[in-house]
Amino acid sequence: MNPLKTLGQFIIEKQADFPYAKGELSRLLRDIGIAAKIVNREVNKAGLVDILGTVGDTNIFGEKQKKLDVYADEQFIKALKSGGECCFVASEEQEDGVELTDTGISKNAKYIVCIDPLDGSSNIEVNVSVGTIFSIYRRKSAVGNPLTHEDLLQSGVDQVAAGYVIYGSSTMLVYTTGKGVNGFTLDPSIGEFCLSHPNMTIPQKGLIYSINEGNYLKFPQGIKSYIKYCQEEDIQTNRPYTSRYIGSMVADIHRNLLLGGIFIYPQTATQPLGKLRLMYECNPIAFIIEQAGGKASTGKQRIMEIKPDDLHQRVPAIMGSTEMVDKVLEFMSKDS
Ligand code: P6P
Repeated sequence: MNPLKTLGQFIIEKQADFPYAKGELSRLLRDIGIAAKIVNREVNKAGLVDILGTVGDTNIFGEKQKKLDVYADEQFIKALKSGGECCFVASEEQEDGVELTDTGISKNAKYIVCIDPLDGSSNIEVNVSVGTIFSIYRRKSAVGNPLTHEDLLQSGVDQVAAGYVIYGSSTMLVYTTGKGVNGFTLDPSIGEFCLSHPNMTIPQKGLIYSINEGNYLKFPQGIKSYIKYCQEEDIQTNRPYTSRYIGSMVADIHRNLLLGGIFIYPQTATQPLGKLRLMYECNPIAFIIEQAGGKASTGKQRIMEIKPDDLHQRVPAIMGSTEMVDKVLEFMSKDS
């Protein structure tokens, strides 16, 4: 049994890994962990809220019930604001992002956080796992100067940290700072995330493919060919593979990270850039997957090498076990 190690202890221990080891990134990661615990508390009783009252009602404090993704967004922004290490938050819930440098404590903050506060939130009402996805960059311009496009639209390769929280049968926080991937499980009895999955790696090949096959007719031919490949009988390559897709990216990714597999949200005839967002869904997950030994591509290029031109831009995503991603790329180049 490993000795208990909390997220806070681990972050401090690994602080020497950070090129700017002054504790600022450590504090920022801890701020995210705190907000995750607050969101977890509300997500876990969401069903209860539905029984006791629906969104739009007022709670016992007379506060209006908020949609949980709005609530989650508010909690992460509040934690980042009070932590003082974040100068800008780009969020799925905020059209233009939130600049924090005008609040005293954050005026010298060096980090930018891109976040999907509650990804897959539509699954809450059917009690399917949902998640938070975050990506952290260091500002390029000097503190005290106005933030620039170069600060806010950095490629995924410039991430200093990234991770996700999965609010599932247990709540886990999984993150990387570029030195491997580590997973922490929330122990409600002590209210701490504890190291439960050190040095997470994704198997080079897996037997699970995750894609919304309802869109089959709208997929590019290469994706259609790959789906048929997954469904063929072939003992040597353990096919047919298993199809697993629950429509909550963090849950699908987490399962495939642990067991091996591939997650695909490609471009379609009606969504030419796919559905998933680059800055706060695909880049952070790509960082995790690559650090765990996997691969993350749009089908044409490495996701993390895309030069962003918009905070909310969408990109196609093919992410997971390296051999499976390579097989998709093979079909896509053959059928292009
Ligand atoms: P579809 C949730 O809305 C989400 O952003 C991801 O978490 C999930 O993987 C995807 O969309 C599901 O989309 O079109 O298959 O329902």
